[in-house]
Amino acid sequence: MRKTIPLNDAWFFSKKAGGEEAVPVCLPHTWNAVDGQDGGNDYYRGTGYYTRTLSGPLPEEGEEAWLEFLGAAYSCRVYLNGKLIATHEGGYSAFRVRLEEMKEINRLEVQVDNSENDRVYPQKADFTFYGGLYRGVNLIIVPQSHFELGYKGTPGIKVTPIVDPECNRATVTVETWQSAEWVNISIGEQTSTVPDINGHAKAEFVLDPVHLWDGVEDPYLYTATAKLPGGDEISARFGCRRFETDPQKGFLLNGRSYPLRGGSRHQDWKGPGNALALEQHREDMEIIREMGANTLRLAHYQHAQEFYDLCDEYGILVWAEIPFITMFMKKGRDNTLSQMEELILQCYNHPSIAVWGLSNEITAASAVTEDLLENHRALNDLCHRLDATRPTTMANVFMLETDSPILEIPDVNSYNLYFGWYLGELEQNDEFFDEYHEKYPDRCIGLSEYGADANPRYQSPNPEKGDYTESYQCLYHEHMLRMIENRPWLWATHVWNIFDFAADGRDEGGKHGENQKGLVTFDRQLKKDAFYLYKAYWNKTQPFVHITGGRYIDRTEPVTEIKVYSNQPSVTLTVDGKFFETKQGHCVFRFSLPISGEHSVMASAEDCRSVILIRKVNEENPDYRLVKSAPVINWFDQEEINPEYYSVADTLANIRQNPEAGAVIDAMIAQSASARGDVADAVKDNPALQRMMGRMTLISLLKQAGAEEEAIKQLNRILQKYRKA
Ligand code: ADA
Repeated sequence: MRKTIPLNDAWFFSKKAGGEEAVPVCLPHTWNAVDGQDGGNDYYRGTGYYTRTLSGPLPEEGEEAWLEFLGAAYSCRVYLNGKLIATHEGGYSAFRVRLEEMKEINRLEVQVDNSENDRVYPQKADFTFYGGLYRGVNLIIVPQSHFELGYKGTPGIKVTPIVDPECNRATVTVETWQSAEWVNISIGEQTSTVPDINGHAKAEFVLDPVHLWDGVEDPYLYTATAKLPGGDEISARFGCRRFETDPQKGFLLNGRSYPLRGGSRHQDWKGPGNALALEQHREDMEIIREMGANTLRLAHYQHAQEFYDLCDEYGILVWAEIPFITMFMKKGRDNTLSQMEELILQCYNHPSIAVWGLSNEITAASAVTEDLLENHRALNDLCHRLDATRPTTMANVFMLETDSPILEIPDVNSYNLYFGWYLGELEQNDEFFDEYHEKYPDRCIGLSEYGADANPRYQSPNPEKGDYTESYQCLYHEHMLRMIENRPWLWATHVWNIFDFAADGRDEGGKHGENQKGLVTFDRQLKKDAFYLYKAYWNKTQPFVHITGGRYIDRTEPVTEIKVYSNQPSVTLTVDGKFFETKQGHCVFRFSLPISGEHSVMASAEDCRSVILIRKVNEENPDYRLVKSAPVINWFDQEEINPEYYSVADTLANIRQNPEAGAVIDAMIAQSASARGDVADAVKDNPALQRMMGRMTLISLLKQAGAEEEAIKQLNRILQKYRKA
């Protein structure tokens, strides 16, 4: 009989070799829980030494012992009694090693390393690379004749269900790897005993009628079980479903239109970092279900098996990917292939996984070279070789030209767009997709990332791009949801991000070390207003109303906007206990409310209620605005701008129509970009980006770049010398 014993207690950890300054720890454990979340980009990246005594249970006669590492970030060396027995590169997938030459009392030492190098991905990305044994370790005792344990962390069993589109049945092929004479394989009542041929066995079953795995509505799971004569037994859950992607129809599940609408998840939490308990995975899933998402992009790496299991159970379709991200490393090719092989072999049976992601924004800091293309082709071929049932995709950075040859490699395309946040205007998202869809009617296109940072402390009656207010995040997502709703051919859309996450290199928006594009805070304690907008659009089962601006209490405007998100068709507003107004609508309900003094405002729809308290004040509450950020600059509205001459209020393209005024701007851009050579090069060599920037006003570009008010005024004075034609 197979025994799996968690080996998570009684470890010692040190950042020094030789056991110096070792402290007792339990797994899961990361050494960057504090310094990886506090900003400054100065967290410890080096080697961590984990040691432990292993004195039992020991394998008996006819048995073997294996160690299973569920996540060791990022490179790992395993020693048993001083002898190196395994190495592994890649921090997010599992691996196993056999423990031979065991004694009564054994010493385990595991060296884990998250230091910089030029071969193991990720090396450059917008998240913290927590080091450690952060997913736990198991000791597995098995009979000598057992299912495969050593190869790439595979479960030893592979289940391929193929649903017949014409009739209600599925053919299920179950394969196993082992050394035995025969294997007994069963699904429910059906059983088949098949021979082991060169370590491989295969049985076929027909499920007629088949109970489909049908997304969030009915994620039905079957179980396949395999047994060996010597007693080893494994099982795998699986689901029978059919995916299709179509350039015009978008995503189809089991033959019907099923646009994938959801968000991305980074695994880490404030406090524990990436060292999570099952409860925390469950809590994330509850939040995702409340939001009403039917898909997740599990970014930017392999997530815990427990989490893919939850996706299987709740019918959430998954984009699964490896951390091939931001920057192409010539020496990293093998690592991308081995990480992808591990991802697919370890996750193949999960019915929730719909697509394999090859890379993310890989051209952000690298040119599209032949090497880069070749690496992607090799990855794409590998995916198809290991899995004939799922398509591939990749998340491209907005500035990648749409005619780049790299877009021809994966089966379906996706772009990360941040128009309306980092740059550009919200409408450019719509334009981008409409142009793409028209130009490439034969390609499937999706939106793999979009989002805006929000610190829920910050509130504004006049939200602006870049102000980090909860209010702007709402406006941003209101636009994006309308854009998405009107384009069902987008095969998948994923909000960046459902949860705030650690990016130790960030220091902005009133927080250190966090990317705040989440709809939910890093500690999962607070759902930002925009979360409820998604719930209004997507959650069809739980009626609710939510008044936004519950944290925007002190208001200076005499008539304030009360905005309600609800999945109900009509919402009634009651102010200080008196009926105010009822409105019909679709998800977003706006009321204009005159205020004086303090008011209790209640929104209701059927039995649902939401109440906030607001107060008319004379002075703006300074806590609502990001300190240090440049005040919202609207000075040029008032300042004398002679419209017959150029000004910062003109678009870049307009200003460039005058060669002299254009030269002033180009010199300024060249000067400011010299500090960021990569960005300057990307802009210079990229006509798409040039065109896009051309459509932006100079003032919006300057504000985004954080230019000082005085510098902007000075530039404006210069431009006002050039008369428009
Ligand atoms: C990129 C990247 C993400 C994310 C995002 C952001 O698009 O793919 O990892 O961090 O930027 O928030 O800027």
